[in-house]
Parts: sequence; C-alpha cells; structure tokens
Amino acid sequence: MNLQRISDLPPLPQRPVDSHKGTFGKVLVIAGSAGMSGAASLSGMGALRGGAGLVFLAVPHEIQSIVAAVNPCYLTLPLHVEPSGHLTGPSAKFLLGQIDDFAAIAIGPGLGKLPWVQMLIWKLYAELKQPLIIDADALNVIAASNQHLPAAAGPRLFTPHPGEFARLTGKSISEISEDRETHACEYAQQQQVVLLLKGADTVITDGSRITVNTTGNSGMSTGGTGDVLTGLLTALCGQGMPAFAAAQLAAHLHGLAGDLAAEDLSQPALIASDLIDYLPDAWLQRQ
Ligand code: NPW
Ligand code: AMP
Ligand code: MG
Repeated sequence: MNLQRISDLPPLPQRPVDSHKGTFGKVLVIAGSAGMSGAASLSGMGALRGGAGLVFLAVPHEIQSIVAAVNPCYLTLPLHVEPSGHLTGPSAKFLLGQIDDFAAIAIGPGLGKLPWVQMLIWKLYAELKQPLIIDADALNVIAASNQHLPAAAGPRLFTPHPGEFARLTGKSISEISEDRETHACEYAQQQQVVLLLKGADTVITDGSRITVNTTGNSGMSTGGTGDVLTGLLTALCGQGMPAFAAAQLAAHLHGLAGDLAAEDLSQPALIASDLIDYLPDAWLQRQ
C-alpha cells in the first residue's frame, strides 16, 4: 500500500478577532438513551470544549431534562419516536428539514440500536453535505445492517474502538490488533471514509494518508472517554478543519488532556469528565 505517513500536526482552527458564535460552527450530536444520558452530555461537553460556536444535542425526549441539567451551555432537542419507528414532532421536522444548517453532525454515542437510528444514519449519509461523524451505536447499526450505505454527500468519519471495528469488518479483535494500520487503511479505502481506530496508538487514515497518535494513556480506558472524543471531533469539523486534519488534532488534544489529567489525578482515578476539565490545558499547550 502506497501511503503517505503524516507526522506534523495540522494548524489550529483560526480565531478571528471579529468573530461571533456562527464563525465557529453550529454543530449537532445525536446521542443518548435512558440509562446512557451521560454519553450525550459527555459528547456535548467535548464539543463545547472543542471550540464549537453552538452545540445542539438531539436526545430521546425521556432524557432531555436530565441531559439539559448537566450543563447550561448546550441546547437540547427532544426526539419523539412513533410506534412505527419514525421520528415525529417538531424536533424531527427541525432535524430532518434543516440538516444543512449544521456545520457538522455526529451520531451514535449511547443511542442504542433502534430502527429510527438506522433510518437517520442512512438519510444523513446520503444528504448531509457537511462532515458526519459516526460513532458507537451508529457504527453498530451499520455493522448489523444487511443494506449497503448510500453514496456519501459529504465527508464521513468513523471512530470505532477495536470491538466496534471488529463488528464492522467481520474480523476478530485479535486479527485487527495484529496489524491495525493495514486493516484501518483497507477499510478507509473501501468505504471512502476517514477512519479513526481507537486504542493505545490510535490510527487515523483516509486510505491514502496515515498517522498514529502518540498522546493518551491507560487511565483513559474508562467509560465515556470515546464520547468526549466524538464531541471534540465534531467541533473541529464544524470549525472548518478538513476531516483528516480534524481527526488528527482531536486524537492529539484528547490524549493530551488525558495525559495532563493523569499527571494531576493519577491514571486509576481518571474519569471521562476529567478530559473535559483538562481540554483547556491541552489547547493552551498547542498555542
Ligand atoms: P473486551 O471484551 O472488553 O476485551 P461495546 P461500549 C472491545 C455508550 N457508553 N482494544 C471490548 O473488548 C457508548 O457510547 C455510554 C480491544 C468488547 O468486546 C455506546 O453507545 C456511557 N478491544 C455503548 O455505551 C459510558 C476493545 O469492544 C467491546 C477495545 C456501548 O459502548 C460508556 C466493548 O464495546 C459508553 O461510552 C480496545 N481498545 N475497546 C454513558 N455514561 O452513558 C473496546 N474493545 O460493546 O461497543 O461497548 O464501548 O461500552
Ligand atoms: P471508547 O472505547 O469509545 O470509550 O473510546 C476510548 C477512548 O480512550 C479512545 O479515544 C481511546 O483511544 C482512548 N484510550 C483508551 N485506552 C487507551 C490507552 N490505553 N492508551 C491511550 N488511549 C486510550
Ligand atoms: Mg465509544
């Protein structure tokens, strides 16, 4: 495989002095379910700390008040699902009718594998011209479906951990672990996506370029850290970074926040919300 190996980090998104919140992207994360409301909040906080101008979280209506209570800085949209499995209500109209208002959309953290999730993924995949970040249960839904994804209308970024990647590819985790780079590149090439394969030494590739992230530590092996990454990546895409560069910078900052948090708090005590608290220091180290 003739791959370009990237070692330099991309430049940070510009912060013009005459900016307003629209300058930095209105982003949407579709996430959460009863019992996994935390995944939505963690993604939303990751997006806010990632520099997005405006963060919307679309969540099942049952958990809207729980998610909204975690932080006042993001907006929440309640999702109502009909017994037929279709989304309904004003938020569905807003979501389905105005997707191009968003600078980037993510789908998946803590959502569950329900029929409406599949319908929404297929629609966004085919229609959204902006970057679409696909994580967690959205990856699991794609893996479980016997339908091919439609042609993509814009950049597509997949962020599996090895378990999710095994489901997507039908390969075993041990087979993938033997040569993460080759498996990642093959998949990115075949699907024409930017693939971020998580774990120690996260691999990022678009099938022609590859980079391996060196920040991060085993303190990050705790529930919810990937949900923070999804929000952060969505924010960087929403600020106009090209997909590969956004994935590279998101993995770097996320791991750096983990390293800075572990220095102060220890690896065993590190929890996902610490990454949110240490993202500001990670940004400061890059400036
Ligand atoms: P094993 O068996 O442990 O060795 P799942 P999930 C494997 C939400 N969350 N290297 C692992 O391997 C998420 O957003 C909500 C190797 C196992 O086979 C999802 O929607 C939270 N193997 C949902 O929960 C906080 C690795 O993958 C499988 C690996 C389920 O997501 C938690 C486990 O993966 C969570 O984020 C690695 N580096 N990493 C909340 N607070 O609301 C994983 N595996 O079954 O997809 O479970 O990742 O917890
Ligand atoms: P998820 O499994 O989706 O919650 O994602 C876990 C996140 O933590 C990913 O960004 C991983 O790369 C990161 N992570 C987990 N374990 C480690 C580790 N041992 N070293 C570096 N990063 C890790
Ligand atoms: Mg995850």
